[in-house]
Amino acid sequence: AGTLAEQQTSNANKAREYGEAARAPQAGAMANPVSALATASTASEGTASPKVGDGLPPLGESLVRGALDRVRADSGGRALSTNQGVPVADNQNSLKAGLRGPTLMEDFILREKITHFDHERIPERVVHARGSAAHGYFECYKDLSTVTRAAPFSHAGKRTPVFVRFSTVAGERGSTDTARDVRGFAVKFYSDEGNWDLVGNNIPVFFIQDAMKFPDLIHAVKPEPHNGMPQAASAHDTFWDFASLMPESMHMLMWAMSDRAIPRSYRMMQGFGVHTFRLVNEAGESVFAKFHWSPLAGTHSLVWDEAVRISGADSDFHRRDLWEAIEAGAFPEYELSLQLFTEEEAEQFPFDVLDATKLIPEELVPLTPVGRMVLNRNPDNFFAETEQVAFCAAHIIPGIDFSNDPLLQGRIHSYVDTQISRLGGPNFHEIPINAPLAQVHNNQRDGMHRQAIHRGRVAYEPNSLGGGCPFQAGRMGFTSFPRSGAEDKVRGKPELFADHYSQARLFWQSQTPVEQAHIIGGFRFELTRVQVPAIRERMLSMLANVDETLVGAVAAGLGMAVPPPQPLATERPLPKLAPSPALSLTARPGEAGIQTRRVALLVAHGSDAAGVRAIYTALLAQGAVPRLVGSGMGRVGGENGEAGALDVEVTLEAAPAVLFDAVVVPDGAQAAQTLSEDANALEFVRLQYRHCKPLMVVGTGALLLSRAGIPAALPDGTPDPGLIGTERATQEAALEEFIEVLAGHRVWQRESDPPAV
Ligand code: HDE
Repeated sequence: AGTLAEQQTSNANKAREYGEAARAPQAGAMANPVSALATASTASEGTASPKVGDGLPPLGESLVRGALDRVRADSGGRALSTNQGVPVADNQNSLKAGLRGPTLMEDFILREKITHFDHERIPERVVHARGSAAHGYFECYKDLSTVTRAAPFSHAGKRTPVFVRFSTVAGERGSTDTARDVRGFAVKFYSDEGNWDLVGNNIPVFFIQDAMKFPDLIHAVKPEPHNGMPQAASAHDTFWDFASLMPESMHMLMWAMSDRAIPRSYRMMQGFGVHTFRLVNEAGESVFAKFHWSPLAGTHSLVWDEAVRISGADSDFHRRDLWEAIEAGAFPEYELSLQLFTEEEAEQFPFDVLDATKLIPEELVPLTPVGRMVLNRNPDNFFAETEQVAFCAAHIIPGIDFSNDPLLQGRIHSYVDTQISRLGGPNFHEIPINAPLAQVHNNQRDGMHRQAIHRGRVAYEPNSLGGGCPFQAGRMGFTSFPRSGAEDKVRGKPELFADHYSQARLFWQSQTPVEQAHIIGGFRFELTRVQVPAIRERMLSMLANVDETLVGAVAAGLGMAVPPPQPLATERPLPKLAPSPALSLTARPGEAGIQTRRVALLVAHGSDAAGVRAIYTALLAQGAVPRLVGSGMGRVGGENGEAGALDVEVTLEAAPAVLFDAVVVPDGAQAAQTLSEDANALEFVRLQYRHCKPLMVVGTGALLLSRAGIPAALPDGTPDPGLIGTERATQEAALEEFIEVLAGHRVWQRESDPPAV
C-alpha cells in the first residue's frame, strides 16, 4: 500500500476551508485506513534511504526503553485533541465572527495552541548548548569488586543502560558541529544503585585549575558581548587575551589547536573523565582513578580547511553522522579503561594529580580495560531526551567518590544549580530521561512541576507514624571516603600547580610531524584573527616556553619576531617528561576498517555502469556508504548508450567533496569529458586531493584528474599512495588497494603548507 506520504498526492481537504463549504465540519477520520497511519514513516530526508535505515530504531539492548514506555506518546490512529483531551474538529481555522470577521476571544483551542507554542523554548545550556545524544548500554568485562563497589562493575557481562550526549562547548544551540572546540562526552549510567553521570570531554585536561576561573574562561570564549560575534569560535581577541594571561591554559591550548578539536565523528574520538576520582570497595579501601573511553572505530579527525567548508555544506555533520550510523546498525562502540593508582604513588609523580591541567601518561600508569559501551538506539524525541537530559558532576553512586581537585569541587555545585533555572525548578530529576531506574524514596516534597503523588501524612524522618520509612540505608548506602582535610583556610594552590609548561611540551613532543604541523596551523589561524598585536605577542611569549620550533613557526606565520619567553610562575626546575606515543591520534587506528566511510562515485552519461555497480556493491559489502554523485539528479545512461543505467543519488551541488571520505572516478571517456567541463566536479576532486583523501580512477576516468591539475606523484617524485588507478592491475585489484588506503583514512604524505592544489 505504500506509506501515507506515498499515498497522498495532495491535500484533498484544502478546498473545504473556504467560503460556504467551511460552515459544515469536515469529515472526521482520515480517508486512509488506520494501518496506513501506523506505518507512516517518521523518516526524514536524511533517513529515507535504505542505506541509512527506515527510521524505525532497532530495539537492541536498550534496557531503559521499558522505563520510558510509560511516557512515550504515539499518535498513530488517534484523533487530534486539546491538552485537556477534548477532540478537536478543525485544526485549520480560528473561530471568527463571520468568514471575514474578527477572531473571537473565546477560541480556547487557538489560545491554548498559541500559548503552548509561545513557551516551547527553554534556556539553552550556558556551555555545551549544541549536542547530540544516543541510548545504549555499558557492559562490564570482569568483576571489579576488589577495587570498587560501584554497581556497573559488580560482575562480568553486567549491562547497565546509558544515555550519552556529545557536544561542542562554545557555540549556541544551532551552531555548526565542526567548529574548532572541545567536545563534551557525557555518560549517564542508570545503575541499580542510582544514576552515575560521568561528565567528561574528548580532551583529558582543562584550561583552568580552579572553578573560580570558569565564568571568566567562558565569558572570554563566548561571542563578544558588545557585538555578539564570533559564533562557536575561539578565534577572537577576548579568548586569546584571557588565555595569554592564564599560562595554566597552555597544555589545554595545545590539545585545542590540535586535530583533537575537529573530530571526523563523535564515533571517532576518545573521552576522558579529566579529574582524578576515587574508587572505594566494600571494605572501605580506596584507590585513585582516571576514566578513559576509546572508540572502536579509531581516532580520526578532519583537516581545518575541510571543517570550515563542512560548516557550510552541512552544519549538522556530526549529529547526522551519529544518527545515520545508529539507524544503519553500525553501532558506535567505546572501551572504558581505568588508570588506577594509590595516593602514595601519586605523591611520587612530578605533577599533582589534583591539577586538571595535567594528565597521567599511560607509560606511567597503564590503562586497564574494564568494559565496553555500545550506542544502539537514537532518541525518539530530540527535546524530550537530548535537550532535557541533565548531567550533573555531583551524581555519583556508592563505590565512586570525588577527589579534592578544585575544579571538580566547583562542578559538584554548578550542574544541579544550572538545571534549576534551565529546566524550571528542583524536580528536573523526574523528567523521564533523568529519572533513575533505581527507586526514589525520600521526604523532599512539592516544588514546580512535581510529578510524583506522594501518599500518606509522613514527610519527615525520624517518624513513627510511617513505621520509620523511608529509613536510612546505613552501610548499604552512600558513604563518603573519610579522608580528613582539616588545615588552615586558604585561597591558593599547591606549588606543583605552578608548572604550566612541562606537559604542554610533553604533548608537543609526543605528536607526529603531521600533527605538529596542524598544531602550528591552528595557532596561526586563531592568532591571525586576533586584532590586538599585544595579545598575539603575549601568546608567542607563552609558546616560547613550550618549544622553539613551534614558536618559530607560529611567529613566522604571523610575520612577527619571537619574543622572550614569559616568566615562569615557579622557580623550581620544570620536570623533563619522556614523550608519550599514546598521546598521538595515530596510536588508535581502530578496528572498523572502512565501515561508515562515505565514498562518492562521480557519474555522468557514458559512465561504465557495470563497473560502477561492482565498485558500489563491494564498498557496501564492507559497511561503507557509497553514493552516486552527478551534476544533476535523474538517470544517466551507460557506455555505448546503455539506457537507464544509473540513478544519481545526490548532486555535486548538494553534496560537495567535504562530505565524503574518498572518491571514485569510474571508467567512461564521455563521462570524464562531461565531468571535466563541470567546475563543481573539478573542485570536487581537487578538494579530495587537498584534504589527503584516497582517489580511485578507472581507465579513461583519469582525464578528470589531469584536467583538475592533480599531480600524479608526491612532491619528492615518488608515487602517491592515495591515487589509485587501474594501470596498477585490474579494477578488482585497484579496489582492494583503495579499500586498504581508505581504512587508513588520510594520505598525509601529500600535504603541503600552503596547499599545492
Ligand atoms: Fe561543565 N558545565 N563545567 N565541564 N560540562 C556544564 O551544565 C562547569 C568542565 C561538561 O551534555 C553546565 O548542564 C563548571 C570540565 C560537559 O548536557 C554547567 C566547570 C568538564 C557538559 C557546567 C566546568 C566539563 C557540561 C552547563 C569548572 C570535563 C555538557 C549545562 C569548574 C570533565 C553536559 C549543564 C551535557 C555542562 C559547569 C568544567 C564537561 C554550567 C563550573 C572540566 C560534557 O553546569
